[in-house]
Amino acid sequence: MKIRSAEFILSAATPWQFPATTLPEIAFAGRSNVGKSTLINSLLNRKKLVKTSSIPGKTQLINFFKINDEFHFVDLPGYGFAKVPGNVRKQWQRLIEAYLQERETLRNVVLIVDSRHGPTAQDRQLKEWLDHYQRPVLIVASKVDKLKRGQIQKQLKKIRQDLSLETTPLAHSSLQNGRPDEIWKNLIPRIEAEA
Ligand SMILES: Nc1nc2c(ncn2[C@@H]2O[C@H](COP(=O)(O)OP(=O)(O)OP(=O)(O)O)[C@@H](O)[C@H]2O)c(=O)[nH]1
Ligand SMILES: [Mg+2]
Repeated sequence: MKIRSAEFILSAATPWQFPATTLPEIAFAGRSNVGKSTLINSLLNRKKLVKTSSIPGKTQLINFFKINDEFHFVDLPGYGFAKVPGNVRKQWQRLIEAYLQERETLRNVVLIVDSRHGPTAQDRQLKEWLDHYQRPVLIVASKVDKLKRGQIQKQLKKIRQDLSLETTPLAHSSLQNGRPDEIWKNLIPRIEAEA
């Protein structure tokens, strides 16, 4: 995918702030600190379009980006961060669920799972929930650079089993040079599909 332009549109704290539904959307979900914002930057070959942080809980709002004036990338707030107060967590959950359930232009959810730990209970819950609402999901295993070579396949298999996937998840590392072509290969048909 040739990226001609990538711009931040807005951050939404409530569903009525979501931008008008015109362009197809790809959303990125996963637990806090798993590497969602970093993956968006590497797919777009931009270093700092999306803010990333070693401190979990960086992305607290739903952030919308417009790519090539053709589609949106949507960075969802991470879940499972223990230090967030319960009422804030509930509010995030409501916001994410409202987006995932109601967004008409949503074409695909990229669910990112940490390759070292495998899916958490919340990852499994989200996957089941997305299946229930018949939302297409692409599973990406992040941070594979943190695994020894021989462990990668084993961990991918574990993720496949834990989430009952029909295919092996895609492995990703933001430290590798070049663009994550395999992920693009899966996303492009979703973006180009008729609504
Ligand atoms: N080694 C390694 N570190 C990574 C990788 N991807 C992300 N990180 C690091 O993990 C930390 C969290 O990355 P983010 O992209 O901010 O994570 P996030 O999922 O957006 O987190 P929240 O916004 O809190 O939900 C940062 O310090 C990144 O540099 C990777 O593939 N390999
Ligand atoms: Mg983030």
